[in-house]
Amino acid sequence: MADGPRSLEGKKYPAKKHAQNVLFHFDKKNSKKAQNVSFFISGEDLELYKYCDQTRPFRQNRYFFYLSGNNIPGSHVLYESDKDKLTIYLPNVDKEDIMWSGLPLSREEAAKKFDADEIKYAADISGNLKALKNKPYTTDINKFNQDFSSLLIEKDEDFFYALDEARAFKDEYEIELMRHAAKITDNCHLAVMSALPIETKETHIHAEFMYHALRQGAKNQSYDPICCSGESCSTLHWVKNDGDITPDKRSVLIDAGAEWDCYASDVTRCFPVNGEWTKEHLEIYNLVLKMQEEVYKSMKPGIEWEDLHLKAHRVLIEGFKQLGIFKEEYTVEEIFKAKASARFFPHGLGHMLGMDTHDTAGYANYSDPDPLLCYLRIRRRLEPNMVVTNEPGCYFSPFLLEETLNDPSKSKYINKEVLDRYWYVGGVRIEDDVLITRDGYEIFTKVTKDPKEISEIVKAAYERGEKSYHNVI
Ligand SMILES: [Mn+2]
Repeated sequence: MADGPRSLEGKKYPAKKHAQNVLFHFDKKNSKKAQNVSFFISGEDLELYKYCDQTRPFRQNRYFFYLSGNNIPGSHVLYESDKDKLTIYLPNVDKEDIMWSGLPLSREEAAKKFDADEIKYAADISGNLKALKNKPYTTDINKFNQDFSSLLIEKDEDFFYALDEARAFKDEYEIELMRHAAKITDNCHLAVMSALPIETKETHIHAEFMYHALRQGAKNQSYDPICCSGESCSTLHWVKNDGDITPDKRSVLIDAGAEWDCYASDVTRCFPVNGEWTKEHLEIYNLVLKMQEEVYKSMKPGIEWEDLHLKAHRVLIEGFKQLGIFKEEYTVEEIFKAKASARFFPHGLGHMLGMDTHDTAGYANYSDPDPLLCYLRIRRRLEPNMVVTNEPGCYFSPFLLEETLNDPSKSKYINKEVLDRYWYVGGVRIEDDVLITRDGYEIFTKVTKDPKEISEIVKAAYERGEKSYHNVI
């Protein structure tokens, strides 16, 4: 891990502790209190595109990685609780493949690298599984473990619950990986903000972000970068990234995060195209910033995520009243109860973050009839060592707001003439990655969100000029 965090040098990804964590949650849930429980998971393997000898991009199975810290395609892991023993199985050595791909990691090297009691080869799996007292649990039977399908128990609800709960609480090693991913992402966002002279298309923003992530050793993105400008900022997951960034569009929104060793970061920043905020863009930006700040004031263990989300809605309503978008004669509570803000801030305040961008154990309820809560990806209390995103937003999407504007029980709160001045802003979202600590929180992502500083960064780039960049076309 040459480019990795210094603090992890000489340390191993704590796979064994992770297996024990899973066992702890499994025992808690499993009323049968099964004895001699074992877990077996197969990692992903390289696969070819159809009718082609090129491999598909490799993305390790997250449950497998959690129990092994192993990113080698074609590996497997077994944890036997009675012996508290973790075994990693490497793929069988294929002499043909060495010519093309070089020597694989040896058992000795693997023993030094991974937190396992024993390193074996895949050829040993069948015999080992047959010798167990009980069949091990696995997530599902798939093409990577089908050879052992008769020896495994798949799709056990308690096993999934245990894996998901264990992953929700990050240990110091995982936290360091996430801090590192966040640091890389900070640098990328700053680079994007500093390169407007060569970013005349959304694709250029996408390219700039990925270029700087790759240069820092992050070969994968946590998700497809969302790069938009003007009205496309109102599309929450805009990934076409193919629009022009012309001065008349005024606003840019980029939601992107680099991945480090299978751990994600997820950050959104907004800025004005030419460095000058327009009145309306800045008003909405400051309002979203206030929503985020007010949430931080209550962010600590024990608080219901739902309460934080609803607090952000109240801040939005208050702000809209001040701007005149909501009519002043109504109280915040009246507008809140009518759910008139739902389509201006249609997504949830944030989500669990870990190996997956929308990580495990948030327990969303997408069929909740309440429009303020149905897209909320966390429906539980915060606890120490969870990592979440704090990402309020405010959008002016003609598509989303059509229903609100046509429903008199909601539209009566809205000053249509005032609202009409804001459509061009598209949307604003501000997103950071946050660790819940014992008495509060720690924000991993540090790239500036101060509107004055952002404006200065963008303007300084124009002063340096297009020629100070090495773009070739
Ligand atoms: Mn997010």
